[in-house]
Amino acid sequence: MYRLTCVNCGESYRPDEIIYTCRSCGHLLAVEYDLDSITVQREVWNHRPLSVWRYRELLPVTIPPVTLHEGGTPLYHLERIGKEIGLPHLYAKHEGMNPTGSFKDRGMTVGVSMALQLGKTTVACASTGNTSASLAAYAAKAGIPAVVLLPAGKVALGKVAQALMHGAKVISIRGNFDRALEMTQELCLSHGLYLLNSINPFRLEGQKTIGFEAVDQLGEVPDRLVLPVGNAGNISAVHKGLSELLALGFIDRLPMMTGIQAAGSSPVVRAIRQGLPEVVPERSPETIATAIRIGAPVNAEKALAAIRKTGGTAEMVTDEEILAMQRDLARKEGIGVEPASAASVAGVRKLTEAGVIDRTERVVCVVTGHLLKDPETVIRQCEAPTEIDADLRSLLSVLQSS
Ligand code: AN7
Repeated sequence: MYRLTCVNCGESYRPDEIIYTCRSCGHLLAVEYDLDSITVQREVWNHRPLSVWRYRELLPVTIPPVTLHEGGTPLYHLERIGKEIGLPHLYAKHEGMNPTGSFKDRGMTVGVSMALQLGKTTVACASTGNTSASLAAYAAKAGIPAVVLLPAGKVALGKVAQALMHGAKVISIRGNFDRALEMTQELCLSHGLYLLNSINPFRLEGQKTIGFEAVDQLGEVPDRLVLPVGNAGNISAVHKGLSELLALGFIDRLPMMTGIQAAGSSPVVRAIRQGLPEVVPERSPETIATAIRIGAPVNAEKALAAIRKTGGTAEMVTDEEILAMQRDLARKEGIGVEPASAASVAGVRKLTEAGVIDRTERVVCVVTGHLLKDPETVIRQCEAPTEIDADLRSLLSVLQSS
């Protein structure tokens, strides 16, 4: 049992209303469960496979879900990087191991299921890439059409490839992500498509399960959860979910929610540093981590509250720091992630060096997308393969010379 509640004024709406923002004040809506009616025991969850649907009592879907087996992603102990940074309890939850290679699949299994539950027949989103790849795949699984709007020339190759191959109608606009999102919202409101960006409260319900899994895998609540921040939906979702577990008495405290942005695209970090009540949008965000090249994060209000309430923080990292950590994760830990994902661990390094993160903390970084999402940025950082004649002498001679 749940309803939709405005995060600002508390106005509530029926769960079957197609509505994305509050009619009274225009702020975002969140799914609010009647927690007294939720009687599931943690034991029951623990006996189910680790996945988004382990936690179905805290999800809004009542029909058989549209699923590609999302969630259940590995939690790795970053032994080498942790040692270098001086953080013995540093972990990475590798969301790149989801069906389409990013955490967005957790949101889309719930979001596309809700589209069907609500009787919608076409879905749409704006995207810096991963959302479009995921929506395209889940729409394909559901057997309904998807429309995706991308900022032209600013989406990593693998993501465009996925959106196209899964059969979405892919449209590149000559503008940035923030403009694409405005246009998609207008399109959905005027033409009845179902909007699956992170202003959709149901999609975020799926994403909150990252936090549930992290707690279950670690066997305790981490001291700190660190996420890369773009539209700020994911950090808000994880905080909301863990707050529900706290209210249910399943956990006894919340982790310090910590958001990392790219230096060229950091409105949330600036709002936290300056103590602002809301973010000041950036008109021309820029970063090599195109996934988080977002200047006007729509979920910022919730993210600022999550960070402040839990005693967390926000930090920015340069493109160089992001790429250096992408290489470290790949070479020292065997973990392949895209640049935006490396931002979380790069931020932890910076915050630990600055003394903000205590060395005894248990820190879980969410690494959000797979290395293969953005092969071009990878290739540009690496030396080309050595090409030789097809004989053993040539092979031995290059091996000896290196
Ligand atoms: C790899 O796909 O916004 O702060 O349109 O792809 O919840 O926005 C992607 C975001 C982090 C930021 N890491 O999450 C999109 C999109 C990766 C991402 C984020 C994104 P939010």
